[in-house]
Amino acid sequence: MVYNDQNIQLEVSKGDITDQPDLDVVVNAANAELAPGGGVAGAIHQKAGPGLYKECKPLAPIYPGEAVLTNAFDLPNKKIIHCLGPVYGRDKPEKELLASCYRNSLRLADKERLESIGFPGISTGIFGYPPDLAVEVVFNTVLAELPQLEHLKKIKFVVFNDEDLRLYESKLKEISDS
Ligand code: AR6
Repeated sequence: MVYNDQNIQLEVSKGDITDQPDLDVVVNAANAELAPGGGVAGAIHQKAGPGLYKECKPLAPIYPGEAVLTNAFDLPNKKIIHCLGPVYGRDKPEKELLASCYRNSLRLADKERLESIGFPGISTGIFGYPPDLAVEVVFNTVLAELPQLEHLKKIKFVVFNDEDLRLYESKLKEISDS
C-alpha cells in the first residue's frame, strides 16, 4: 500500500527488513551496545556479517532515541541506521523517545543524501511498546518531518505480521482520505 505526500512516497509492506534491496538504508531496532542480540538486530547482524559489529563497537553505547550510521556490509542496502528505542514502561517519556528515533533516523538519512529508507516497528518487539500506540507516534512524527526532507523520496514501513500490517494500512488509509 502506497501514499504520496510532498513528493515523498510512504509505503507499508509485510516482510523482512534484511531483504529490502530497493532501499538505500534500513533502520535497525538496536540495543545500546549495538551488538547482535535478537529480533531485528539479530537478523541484521547475521545477514550483514561480522564486519558490522566491528564497525558498531566504537560507536556504542547509544542512548534511547539516538541514531547512528554504519555501512551495510552484506545487506542489500548502502547503509544501516541503528536506533535505540525506549523500553516500554522504563525509559520515559516513551512517546518522545520513540518519536526521536524516527525523527533522528529520517534527518540522518536525509543529511547523507539517501533517497529511500525502511523502518521496522522500533520498540514494538522485545521492548514491549504496544504496536497500536507506537503507530500513532510513528505517523505523527514522520508526517511532521516530511516538509524538511530534501533527498528522501521513499519511506517504507516493513512490518512483520498481519496485525501490524492492518494497523499501518489503516493509518495510511486514514491520512490518504483526510
Ligand atoms: N524484519 C522486520 N521486522 C522484524 C524482524 C525482521 N527481520 N524481526 C522482528 N521484527 P525487536 P525492539 C519486528 O524485538 O522491540 C533486540 O534483541 C518485531 O516483530 O527486534 O526495539 C535488540 O538487541 C517487532 O514488531 O526490537 C534489543 O535488545 C519489531 O520488529 C531489543 O531487541 C521490533 O522488534 C530491541 O527491541
